[in-house]
Amino acid sequence: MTRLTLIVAATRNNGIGQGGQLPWRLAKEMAYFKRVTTSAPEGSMNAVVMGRNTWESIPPKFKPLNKRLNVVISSNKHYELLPTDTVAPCAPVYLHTNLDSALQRLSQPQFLESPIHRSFVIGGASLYRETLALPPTSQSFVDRVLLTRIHSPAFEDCDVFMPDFLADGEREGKPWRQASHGELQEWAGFEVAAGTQEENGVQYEFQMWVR
Ligand code: FOL
Repeated sequence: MTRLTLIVAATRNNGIGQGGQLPWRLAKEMAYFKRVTTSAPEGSMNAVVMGRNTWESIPPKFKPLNKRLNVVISSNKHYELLPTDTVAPCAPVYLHTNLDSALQRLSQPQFLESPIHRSFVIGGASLYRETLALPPTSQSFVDRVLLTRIHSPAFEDCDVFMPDFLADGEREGKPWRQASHGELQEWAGFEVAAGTQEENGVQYEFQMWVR
């Protein structure tokens, strides 16, 4: 059983992207993403699982995401992950043609360079949708969402949206519970800023939801 944590920054109406990029530039929010997805005990590593569009949205100088096992899903098995002149990527990166095979790989430590501590689903919309729909009985299940809720502005020009997981959970009789800020910090393993944050005129809040 692989437990998955979904990590996302989303507006009140679940906007997550615009024109193939994040709709905002929030340095401290990005630092939180980096720290929480990287933090792992000595000798182990976290995995970040993403769709091809999300991979392409990451600036080349940050690819593959440092100190994390990068797993990219594309239905094109010949997809060129990195320019052919890349000397040696400084973090492992695997290509899988579907979610099932990616998740199987993560559950087989003998095929990994180091033990996996936590696995994060980092987007985008279609991978969020597909992973949130995995039933609790399946080999993998999303039991935690690290949601950075963007309170304002509304970012009305968003053109990519994540599913309304809170409404879907209610409707399906498997409601999500918001963990306390203390629980979030304990799980993250470091101090996380509490309450409404402000950066570049954008107001947001770090939240954790569990089921
Ligand atoms: N979750 C949260 N909370 N915030 C996000 O911005 C976010 N973004 C994605 C998925 N979940 C998220 C997907 N998009 C990078 C760029 C885009 C991206 C994810 C990561 C990236 O370049 N990260 C670098 C740090 C970059 C920097 O310091 O500016 C990394 O090492 O993580």
